[in-house]
Amino acid sequence: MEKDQYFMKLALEMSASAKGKTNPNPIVGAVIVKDGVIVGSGIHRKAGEPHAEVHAFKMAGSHAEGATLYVTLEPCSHYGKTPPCANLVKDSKVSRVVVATTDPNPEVAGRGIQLLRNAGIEVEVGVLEEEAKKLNERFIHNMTTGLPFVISKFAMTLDGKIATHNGHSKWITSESARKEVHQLRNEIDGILVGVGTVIADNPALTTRLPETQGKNPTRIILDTNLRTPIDSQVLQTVAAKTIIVTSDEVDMERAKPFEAKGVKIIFVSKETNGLDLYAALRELYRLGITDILVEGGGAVNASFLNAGLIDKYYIYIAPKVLGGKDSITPFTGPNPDTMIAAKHLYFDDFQKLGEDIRIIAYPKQG
Ligand code: AOF
Ligand code: ZN
Repeated sequence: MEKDQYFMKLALEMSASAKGKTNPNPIVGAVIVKDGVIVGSGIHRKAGEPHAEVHAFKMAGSHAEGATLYVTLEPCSHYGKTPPCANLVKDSKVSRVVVATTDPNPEVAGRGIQLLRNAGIEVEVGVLEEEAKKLNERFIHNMTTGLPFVISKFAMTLDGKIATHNGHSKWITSESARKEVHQLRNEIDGILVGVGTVIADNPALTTRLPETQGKNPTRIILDTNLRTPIDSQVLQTVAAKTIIVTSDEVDMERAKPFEAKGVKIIFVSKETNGLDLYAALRELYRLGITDILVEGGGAVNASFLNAGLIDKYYIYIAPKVLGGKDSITPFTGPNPDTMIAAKHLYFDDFQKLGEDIRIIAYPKQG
């Protein structure tokens, strides 16, 4: 029904305003409609706070009776930090519930819908499902894999270079693309770089937005031999937390000066091509990091690529040609022999950003 799509779209758009603010929870929007009029609306704003439906029903009051509830995610059926929404929906006396997509949380997973159907409420599932799943791609990935959602971000010249042979890279893209990166950092739990980047650039890896201070993601440094300089900016832990991932072959004693600065050290095993990234991600997720922006350099990017651990790409391309046989490319690592080794992606979106181009891509499945 066209009307269903219209109200679901509103609920989805409202929910999107909280992107990056609800982690580890999903973003959810709810709209209650009676006789074609919106009588209640709400979103989930922050983990621990009421769910979208709670706000919407509070607004609708007795108007909810006989109305239709549009909700972007199946109403929950479990006791988490808040009580089950499905009970609230049942008690509200709405006559119809339209759900965009089911909740992949194993604690819910269809039980919310079943509960409503058992109570005699008409439930329709799948309206604007694709859009809803995309908006909650991070949450769905977390629930289905137990890992953080990994976004690879890099800026390159038109000829695919991220730096000169000696690592100079300031700047590749223009102002607007660089600003957008701070917006991305503002929405994410973790930002990850290799120790090479820390040594070469001494970056702060904090969020700097023009109007607001923004949220600083946890800084994660991949550092196999624990070479991070003790006076580097990323070890100033007042503004943002820092985690160093190192090898379990490193002497624990060497971690002490870092821990004294408030840095958390994660030890994982060393494999032929570097640290065990899967183990690192599992531990980071356990520590509450639900998504990570991987900002390079080339070796770190290649390790994630070759481990099949990149879930999304943000690629910024500047209209510049750098040249140079030894200029650095976004993915270095071992040399493939044939094109068969290429990883296949698909372009989801491309957009002009100032003079640059931004491509959003995903790995092609299968
Ligand atoms: C909904 N509406 O607005 C949200 C839902 O710890 P809690 O109580 O906040 O529960 C979090 C879980 O509830 C989360 O993992 C997801 O399964 C669901 N989130 N469900 O019906 C909402 N935020
Ligand atoms: Zn709920």
